[in-house]
Amino acid sequence: MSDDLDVLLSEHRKFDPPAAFRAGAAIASPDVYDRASADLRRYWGEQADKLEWITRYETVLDWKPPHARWFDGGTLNVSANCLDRHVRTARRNKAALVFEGEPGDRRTLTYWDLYVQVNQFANVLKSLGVTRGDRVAIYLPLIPEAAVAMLACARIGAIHSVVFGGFSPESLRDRINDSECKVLVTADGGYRRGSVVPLKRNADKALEETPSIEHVVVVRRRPGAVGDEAFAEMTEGRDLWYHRLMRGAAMWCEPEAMDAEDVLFILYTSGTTGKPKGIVHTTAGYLVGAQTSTAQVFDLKDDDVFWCTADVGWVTGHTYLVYGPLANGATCVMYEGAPDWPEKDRFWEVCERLGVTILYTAPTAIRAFMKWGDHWPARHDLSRLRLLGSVGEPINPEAWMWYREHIGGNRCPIVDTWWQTETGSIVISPLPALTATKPGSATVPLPGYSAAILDVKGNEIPVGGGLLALTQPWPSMLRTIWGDAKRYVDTYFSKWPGHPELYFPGDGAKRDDDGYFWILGRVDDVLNVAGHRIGTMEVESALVEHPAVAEAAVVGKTHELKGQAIAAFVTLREGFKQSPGMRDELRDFVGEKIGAIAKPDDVLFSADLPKTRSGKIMRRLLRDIAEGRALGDTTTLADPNVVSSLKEMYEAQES
Ligand code: 7RM
Repeated sequence: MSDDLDVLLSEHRKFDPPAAFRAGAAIASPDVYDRASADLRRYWGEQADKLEWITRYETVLDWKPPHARWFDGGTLNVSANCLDRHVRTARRNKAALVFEGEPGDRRTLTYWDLYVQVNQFANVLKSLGVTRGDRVAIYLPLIPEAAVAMLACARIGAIHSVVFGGFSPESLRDRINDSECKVLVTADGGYRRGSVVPLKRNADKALEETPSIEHVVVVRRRPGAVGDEAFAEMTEGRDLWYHRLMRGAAMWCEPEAMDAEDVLFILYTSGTTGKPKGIVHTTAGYLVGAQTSTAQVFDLKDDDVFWCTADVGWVTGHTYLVYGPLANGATCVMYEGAPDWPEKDRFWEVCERLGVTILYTAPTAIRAFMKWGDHWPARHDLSRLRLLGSVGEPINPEAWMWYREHIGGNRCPIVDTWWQTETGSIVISPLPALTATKPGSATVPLPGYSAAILDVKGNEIPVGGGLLALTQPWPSMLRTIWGDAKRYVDTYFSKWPGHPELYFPGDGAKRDDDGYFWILGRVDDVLNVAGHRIGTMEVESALVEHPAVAEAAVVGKTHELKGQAIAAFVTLREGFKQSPGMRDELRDFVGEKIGAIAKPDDVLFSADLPKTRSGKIMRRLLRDIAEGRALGDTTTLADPNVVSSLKEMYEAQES
């Protein structure tokens, strides 16, 4: 972490918000920060008043650390806030989703179209026996039906659990079982780099061991496909085609009046153990966070075309592709596929053709664009863009500068937005018309949020590096971990004993003289690979499930494009031989167990792993090896020779 600190401390560039941008911005006066901090409850109450309530709330916040209840006494419906209130106005015919499939198929859904489909699918779910509080798993490509399914759940008060389409059958199975989903919504396939991701076939594997699932709804995604059976074998009585169900579905479904604190969705995310955590978000607070932050950070105007490139399988897709923009009545672009398909200018071609005004993407993508070359964006007219966003991991200053120049034409402000699955919406970010930006810094907490850098004892570090803490509750904070209330307290509110009000996000950060925050990355055993959180323990437990593996240790190493890559150190069982074939087999095995994003880049076989005398694997030393650094303190090792020979082997393998 100290290397990162040095680099960041030497970053002194600063960019004022462009004058042209400031005129007409949603938030143009810094008073909002003071107003919010002067009276947090009043501020969040004002934001909540911008929602459509069925019954207005009675209390803004009930905070018994570490448990918060927001907007108690209120009832509302999220889908009515995202759709019904717009179809009553001139927005009725406005584009809500502009969809582009990877093969080039296109569909525009107006607010009215989306409203009708959500109503219909809500009725379909009801007809399948789904009622308020039931869980519905969604395992779809990035297509409009994903948003339809999410909003339909919200309409009837069912809880959705979206599982990223890149996850393996086993990951899907575990997530379905953890929250006992009743229905699964999937598709016969999705497109990625020209090939079909066989979602239904994966789902069928998962469904061998998911006793709670009663029905599977299958979206027919593959345009022009004959013989759907190749990708989707339908099990009679259980599996039903989406398009057939929709044909018979009534077009009005009364939105359920949900309590403010009713669960809206569960989204699984990696932690420091092998078992992903089902992060629980509730209705009103989440929507207040999503609606407010989308309006403020992206300065949304009625004529904007907003493109958040994230998949709905991640929280960014939930909050900034579905709930935040739709609550604000915005037009969103949804693109199914890869940025380099069929060519490396797909994003820029889409931006130009659709007239995208706001682009929100991840540093890993920006670094790939840099590598592919400036000529790809240069071929396109990107002059409609007025604002750029970044999310998912720390953005290195070079990538930030490249984004600003080659995509933003040195004209667009960049909002580097720090937040997490757990925070539900953006926490630390510039406001584009107000905040001077510095390449690599997420700047300061938004109005209504407060953060600090603390040392391990809980002392504040006004300037310098330490642990990031959020010091006040916020509406879209997670409420618990599904089925594991204790883990909620242990993971997030136990870092500083005696301070159950302090939230620990697991990130290290630094604060500069201007009070700006510079996020350095995770301090726990969680990796960030291409903006996706993966627990080292998850990968380790997958590896040791392989019959050839006796022991495995997984660490992150710096990667030019992905931010971090995974390096695995593996001890084989007696009778198994190391070989390039074994290496590939283990990589594929992890891919099957978790998903392709978790495949280790490096696998090093070793008869021993560096351990302390008490038998703990010293990952710190493995990280030194993977990074090619000098070894740190080795004095607590049981056998210091193990690590030096490992280092030699690793270097020999690299060359
Ligand atoms: C939105 C999302 C959360 C983790 C978080 C950080 C890292 C996210 C930034 C960032 C530096 C950023 N949710 N992270 N955004 N680090 N600057 N702007 O990514 O739950 O999947 O990951 O991602 O480590 O704790 S997430």
